[in-house]
Amino acid sequence: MLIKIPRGWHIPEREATPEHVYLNRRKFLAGASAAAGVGIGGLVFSGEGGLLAAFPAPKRKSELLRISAVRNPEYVVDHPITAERVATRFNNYYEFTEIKDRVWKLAEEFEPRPWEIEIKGLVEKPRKIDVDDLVRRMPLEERVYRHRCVETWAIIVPWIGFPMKKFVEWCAPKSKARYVRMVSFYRPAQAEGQRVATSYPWPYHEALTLAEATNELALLVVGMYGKTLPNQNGAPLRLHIPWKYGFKSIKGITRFEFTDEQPPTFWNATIPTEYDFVANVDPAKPHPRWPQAHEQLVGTEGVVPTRLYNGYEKYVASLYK
Ligand SMILES: Nc1nc2c(c(=O)[nH]1)N[C@H]1C(S)=C(S)[C@@H](COP(=O)(O)O)O[C@H]1N2
Ligand SMILES: [Mo]
Repeated sequence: MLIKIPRGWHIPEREATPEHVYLNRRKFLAGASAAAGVGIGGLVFSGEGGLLAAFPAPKRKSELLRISAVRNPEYVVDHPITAERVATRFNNYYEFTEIKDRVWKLAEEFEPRPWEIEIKGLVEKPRKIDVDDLVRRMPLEERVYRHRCVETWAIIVPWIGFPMKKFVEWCAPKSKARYVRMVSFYRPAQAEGQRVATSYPWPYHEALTLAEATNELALLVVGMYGKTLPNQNGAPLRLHIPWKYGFKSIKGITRFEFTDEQPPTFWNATIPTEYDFVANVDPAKPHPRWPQAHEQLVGTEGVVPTRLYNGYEKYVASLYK
């Protein structure tokens, strides 16, 4: 078996193993060395692997690089994965435009690197770190999650990222911290929506309780479909919170701030009668403009019933007792 030592946490296509690696749960939990040991030939790239080196610069701004990450078998979804073409061509990203099938085009010139992440507020040590330095410290894995937008469409995506719990531990919040606030970029020169839709409270901002952020499902995402995140899906770093409506899953994150009071959020600040802080998926609680009992699987004819907590009840119901 050929084991390659890559130079960054993601690697150029020509050096990558071609397929995702699938492991059973026991081998997954045993981690990277097990993956190498079972001879599947997958390259598992985690912060613990010690394979830290220079990040290979993409040739074009929007070039995507391959990432090999083992799929976590715990998270099984009962519908097929959405076509990559659909999930990357039908987007909500108001920084660029409100027209979903034009986001990818308008985001083409956006520059997701270099990119600094700031960590501030109630933490032992406020700091700034380059996004790729951060990713190299975190254990990457693939998780297939459902994504449910409050507009009643849904997609199923193989995300690649690291548990937000690991990130929060690394940030070392003080005991007073109760919430984590996240803020996106503000770059009107590169993002047309920020130039024309000036009534929104830019930059986009969201927040979670610390209990939510450290729930095992909360994922900070750096890739999808075996590659780095395309701009339109939130490069270089986004959140994915599968049991909440999609607007909680903030894209293009630049800052994490730990607070003791509940932070304001972008959609709640914009239309408070329609969007609340918690925003858990609930088929029994209609939105003023959209009944929530069903959802359309984008890219298919399928309309399926919506489930409480988007089907993730067993992981998160205890948070809301
Ligand atoms: N910064 C930012 N993050 C955002 C949004 C946005 O407009 N700006 N839209 C949200 C909404 S409403 C949804 S449904 C998802 C869409 O993610 P996707 O385009 O990758 O499917 O991103 C969320 N995160
Ligand atoms: Mo959404």
